[in-house]
Amino acid sequence: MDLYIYDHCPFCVKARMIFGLRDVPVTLQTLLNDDAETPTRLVGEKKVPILEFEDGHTVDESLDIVQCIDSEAEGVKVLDGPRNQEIERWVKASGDTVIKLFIPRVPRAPLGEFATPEAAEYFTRNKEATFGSFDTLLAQTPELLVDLERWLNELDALIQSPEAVNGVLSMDDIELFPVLRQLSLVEGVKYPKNVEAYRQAMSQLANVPLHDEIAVAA
Ligand SMILES: N[C@@H](CCC(=O)N[C@@H](CS)C(=O)NCC(=O)O)C(=O)O
Repeated sequence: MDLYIYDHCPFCVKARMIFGLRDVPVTLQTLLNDDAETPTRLVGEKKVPILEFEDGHTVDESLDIVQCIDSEAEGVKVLDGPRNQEIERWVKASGDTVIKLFIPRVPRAPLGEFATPEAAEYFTRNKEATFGSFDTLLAQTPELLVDLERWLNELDALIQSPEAVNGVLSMDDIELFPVLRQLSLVEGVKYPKNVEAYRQAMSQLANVPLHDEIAVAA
């Protein structure tokens, strides 16, 4: 099976996680950010993640990929645990701060989808049209980091175990870890104890490395 991704993409992280959590082998194919031809050939439009089975059959929504692998892999579902509405609320409410810190740093990171200058320029052009100037966002870093500290302290109190946010693996882990992985691209974030233990443990369990080592400064 091949999973087509961009390394920075949080939806792709959701899809990647289930392969790690279930120990199902998959080959990651990182597309260039300006490669429209490959995804369009596979699913008729430019989007990732896309899962391609050996027989050419494809699944192209992150949560459909998660459900598909969690149901088809041997043994009981790993994501059957109860959900906590507070996690969903936290993910939504912190989203504005997270995206403003994350998005301007993405094309500055040495990620596979930006292996050519054209691919990085494509991303910047597209996303600045939605989020505004990356330089302006980067200049807001000090205030955004203050907001983020408040969000992370709130999250710290919600984490029940490093191996599963609610104590048992659930869809909340699929929603939460990608946010923390986005933040790992931001230099200078200070993680409270439970959040730090969780993001390290989940990175190992899900086999999705964090970006701490390539974190981008303002
Ligand atoms: N609902 C989709 C959303 C996927 C999505 O928005 N992917 C982004 C990448 S993060 C994408 O492919 N955008 C089109 C583009 O980059 O041109 C899912 O959950 O899989």
